[in-house]
This record gives sequence, structure tokens and C-alpha cells, in this order.
Amino acid sequence: MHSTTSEPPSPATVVGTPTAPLPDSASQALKIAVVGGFGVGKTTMVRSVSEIRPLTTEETMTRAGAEIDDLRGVEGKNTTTVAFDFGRITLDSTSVLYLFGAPGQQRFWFLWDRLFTGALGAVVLVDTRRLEDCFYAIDRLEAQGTPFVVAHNDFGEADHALEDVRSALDLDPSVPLMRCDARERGSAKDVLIRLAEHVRTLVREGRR
Ligand SMILES: Nc1nc2c(ncn2[C@@H]2O[C@H](COP(=O)(O)OP(=O)(O)OP(=O)(O)O)[C@@H](O)[C@H]2O)c(=O)[nH]1
Ligand SMILES: [Mg+2]
Repeated sequence: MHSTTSEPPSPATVVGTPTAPLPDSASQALKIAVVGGFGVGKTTMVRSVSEIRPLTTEETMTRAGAEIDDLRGVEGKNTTTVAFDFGRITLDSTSVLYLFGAPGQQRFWFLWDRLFTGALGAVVLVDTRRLEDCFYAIDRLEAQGTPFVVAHNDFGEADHALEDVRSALDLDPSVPLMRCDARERGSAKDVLIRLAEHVRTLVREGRR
């Protein structure tokens, strides 16, 4: 199996069941990164969409981190990712997406640049209560020229028009922005489909 950043297959062909074995015919591995601030729902998204039981690196949060980690809005959170989440989704008989969920705490952000290397694209998850937490991810993706979409993970907070979120993030009009519920497989899958479509458009337009 080899990595490639060539045009992905049609996203309409997304298939796979929670226990689907990797087909022998799979020959194209595509890497997708899921990034965003602390507690925004990255691990949740990889878990809900992966067709294999995802590999996670969750550690229990201790009192020592209470002064450092901003738990506003996710007060019930008691674990955090300390390396990566890893999941898989089969696109068709030859192509497989590998999902890498990033660690969200600022002290691990130095790992992100490596994560973006060779990635087909990335999903940036945002929580509108802490919008500023995703600025660094967007900066790094733009600097590396990695295609990305932005997904507003809905925590039931005040309703914000997507256009307001776009302008608060100073997001280029060409970057897809949508709402999602990372806990819902269908919703998480829709985000990946938007990303695949976005990459296809960039490839077609010769911008990738
Ligand atoms: N209401 C709501 N809660 C969510 C949603 N997505 C995730 N959560 C909850 O938010 C909390 C944090 O989710 P995680 O998936 O651990 O967040 P993370 O971004 O991986 O966190 P770190 O790895 O620590 O940065 C968990 O308690 C989830 O159940 C969502 O779409 N809606
Ligand atoms: Mg996590």
C-alpha cells in the first residue's frame, strides 16, 4: 500500500460497516487529519466514523492539569488524547481513508506539522465558545498548503450563523464550512465527504 495525494475516488462511494475487514484489493491509502483545540470532539469524531475499533491514546486527566487545561464547556471531560487517535474508513475496493485525530492540548501542538505531512487534507473542528482555539490549526494548514474544511461541532451553544463563524475565523470563501455533530456517524461522514469533494475540486482546478 502506498500514500498518494492524487485525486481521490468519488466520495459518493463511501462504504463500510463497523466491522468491515480491509479488502485485499485495497491499494491506495489516503491520510486525513482531524485537528482543533482542546476538547472540541476530535476523538469523538474518529470514534464515530471509523469502521474499525479506533486506536486511541486517551489518558485520564489529573488535578495537575486543572490549572493548564481550559475545561470551559467540557467540564465532564476526564480523559484527553496524548498522542493520536487512529481510525479507518473504506471508500471503495481500492481506496482507504486513514483518520488521525490530533491531541488538542497546546503542549502537544508541535506534533501537528508532522501529522499534516502527506495528508490528503484535514478537518478542523471548532467550538464556537472557544473559537480562538482553532486559529493555530488553520494557520499551520494554510502555511503547509494542506486542504482543509472547517466543521462547527455543535455543543448546543447559542446558535451562530455559519457566515458569522466564517468571518470570525477570517476564513477564505473557498474553504468549506459546515455544522456537525461529531457523535453522529452520518454527520461525521458528511464532513469527510465535503473534504474529499473539496480536494477533488482543488485537483480539478490545478490548485493541488
Ligand atoms: N454535545 C456534544 N458533545 C460532544 C460532541 N462531540 C464531542 N462531545 C463531547 O465533548 C467531550 C470532548 O470530546 P473529545 O472527543 O474527547 O474531544 P477531543 O477534541 O478529542 O479532546 P482532546 O483530545 O483532549 O483535545 C466528550 O465528553 C464528548 O462526548 C458534540 O458534537 N456535541
Ligand atoms: Mg482527543
